[in-house]
Amino acid sequence: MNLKLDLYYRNMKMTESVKLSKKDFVAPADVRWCPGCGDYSILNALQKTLPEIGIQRENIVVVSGIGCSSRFPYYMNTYGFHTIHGRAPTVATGVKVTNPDLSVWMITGDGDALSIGGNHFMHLMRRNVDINVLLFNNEIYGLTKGQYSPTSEQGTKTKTSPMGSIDHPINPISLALAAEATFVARTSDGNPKHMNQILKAAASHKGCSFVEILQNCVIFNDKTFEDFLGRSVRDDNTLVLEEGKPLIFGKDRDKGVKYSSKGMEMVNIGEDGITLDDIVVHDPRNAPPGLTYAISRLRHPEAPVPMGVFKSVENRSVFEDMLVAQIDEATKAKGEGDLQKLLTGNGSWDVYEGKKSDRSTVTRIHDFASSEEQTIMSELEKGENAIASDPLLGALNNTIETMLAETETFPIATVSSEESLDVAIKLLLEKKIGCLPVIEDGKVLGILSERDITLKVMMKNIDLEFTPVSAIMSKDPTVLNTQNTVSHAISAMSAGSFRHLPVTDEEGNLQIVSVKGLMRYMSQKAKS
Ligand SMILES: Cc1ncc(C[n+]2csc(CCOP(=O)(O)OP(=O)(O)O)c2C)c(N)n1
Ligand code: SF4
Repeated sequence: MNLKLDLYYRNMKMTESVKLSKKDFVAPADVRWCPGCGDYSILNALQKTLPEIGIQRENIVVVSGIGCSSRFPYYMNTYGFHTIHGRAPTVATGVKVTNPDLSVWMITGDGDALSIGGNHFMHLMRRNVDINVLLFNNEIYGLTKGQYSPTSEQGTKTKTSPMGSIDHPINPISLALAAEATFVARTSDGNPKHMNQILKAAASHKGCSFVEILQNCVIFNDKTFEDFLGRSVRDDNTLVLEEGKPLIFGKDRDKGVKYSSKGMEMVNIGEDGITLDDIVVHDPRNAPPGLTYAISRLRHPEAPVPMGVFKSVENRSVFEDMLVAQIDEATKAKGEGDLQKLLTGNGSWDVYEGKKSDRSTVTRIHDFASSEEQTIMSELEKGENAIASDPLLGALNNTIETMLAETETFPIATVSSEESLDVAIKLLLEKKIGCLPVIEDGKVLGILSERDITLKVMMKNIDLEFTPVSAIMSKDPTVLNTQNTVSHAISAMSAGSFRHLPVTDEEGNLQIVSVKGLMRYMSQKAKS
C-alpha cells in the first residue's frame, strides 16, 4: 500500500462517530476498469448502501478473489483483502469466525467463484457463515481477456471456444440453492434501485447471503443480457420476485407463472379460464425447496428471468456462532489453551519412524486424548488385533523384511548394463535364478529376467556375445523397501505384471522377492 493510502486508512477511525455518506466509502485509488464496465455501478451501489445500513467503515471488510471484479477492495474505503484465485471464501470465513462482529462482504466473479473456486463456493454456502457474497456474473473471464466461463451460454464463441462453447452452463442461483444457502437473490448492474434493495436485504440476513449480480462486460461479452434486461423488453422478459405477491409479468401484467404437476407453466391471465388464483404467490421464507428451485430454473427465452430474492430463511444456526460456542465449551471444560505448551509438551502425536514390527497398536494413545478419542483408538486397536489373529491377513500385513526372515532366501547375483547377454545368461543358469538386477552406482537400473530373454532374444537373430544387457533389460523397475508390507509387494507385482521385485533395506542391501517365494510364504502361513 502506498503512503498516501496508508495515512488515509489510519485516519479512518476519526470519522467513526460521524454519520457517513457515500463519499466516505470512496477510496482514493484510481479505478482501473474499462470505461462503461458494469462493475462501476455495482461499486456505486455498495458505496451508497453501506452508509444507509449504518455500519462504521472500520467494521467492514471486503474480501475478493482474482478477476476484474475482484479489484473491488481497492476502491472501497473500508478494510479489504484482495486474495488468491477462487479462495476468497476461505479468507472471508477466517475473517468472520475470528471477528464475528465484522460485516464481511465477499466479491467474486463467475470464473473465480465457479471454476477454480467452485468447491469452496459450495462449502461457504452450506456452512452458512454470516457473510455477504456478491458474484458479478458477466458470463466471461474479463481479466484474462475473454475466455468462456462456467456461466457462458452454450455456443459462446471466444478465443478458447472458437467454434462455440460446448459446456452446459451453471446457473449460480440453482447451485446456491442446491448447496442450501439460506439467502439467495439476483439483481443486475443496470438497476441501481433494485441493487440497493437487494444489498440491504442481504446485509440484514443472519447467515450466508448470496447475491448474483448480472454484470455487463463491455469489452468481451457486451450486451449479453440485453435480450431480457434491455429497457424495451425487460417488462416482458423478466419476473420481479416480491414477497407475498403473485408471480406475474409482462408490460400489461397479464402473464403469470403456474406451478402444477406438469412443472412451471407460463400462462395468460384471463385466457382458458386462468385467473390470478392460479398464479404462484412468491414466498421466499416458506416455499418448498422444489418450488424455489423450479423458479430458479426459469430462463429466457422460454420464460422470464426471475430477479429478486428467491429464498430468505433464518432457520439454521450460523457457522461462527456454533464454532464460538464449541470453543467456549472447550475452554470451560479444559481452561484457556496454550499453543506454545501444546507444541512443546509431550501430548503430541508421534510421526512413526523405525521398524513397523516395533509398533504394537494402530497408534499410540497419548495423555491428552479425550475419553471419546481413547474409545475410538481402542476400537482401531481391536481391529488391528483381529487382523493379526487371522494368519493370512496377518501375513499380508507383515513387512517384507519379516517375510524374507521367515522364508528360505537365495543369494542374488547382479550384472552391469554393459555386460554381454552371453555372460548374463550363463550366470542365470549357473546360479539357478530367475532374474538378475542390473546395477550401476549402487542403483537398480533394470532387471534382466528369464522372460526378457525368452521374449526378446529367442527366435531373433541376436548375437549374444556382442549385445549388452542394457539392450533387452526391463528399465526403471519398481523397487520397494523391506519395511513395506507383503500386500504392497503383491499389488506392485500384479500392477506391473512382473514376477520378480527388487527390495532394499535401510542400509541399501538388495534382495529379490519372487512370485514363487510369495506363494510359498502365503501357503506356509495358511497351514499355520
Ligand atoms: C491460479 C490461477 N489460475 C488462473 C489465473 C488466471 N485468471 C485470473 S482472473 C481469471 C478469471 C476471471 O474471471 P471472473 O472470475 O469471471 O472475473 P472477471 O474478470 O470477469 O470479473 C483467471 C482464469 C490466476 N490468476 N490464478
Ligand atoms: S474486461 Fe470486462 S469486466 Fe473487465 S473491466 Fe473491462 S469491461 Fe469490466
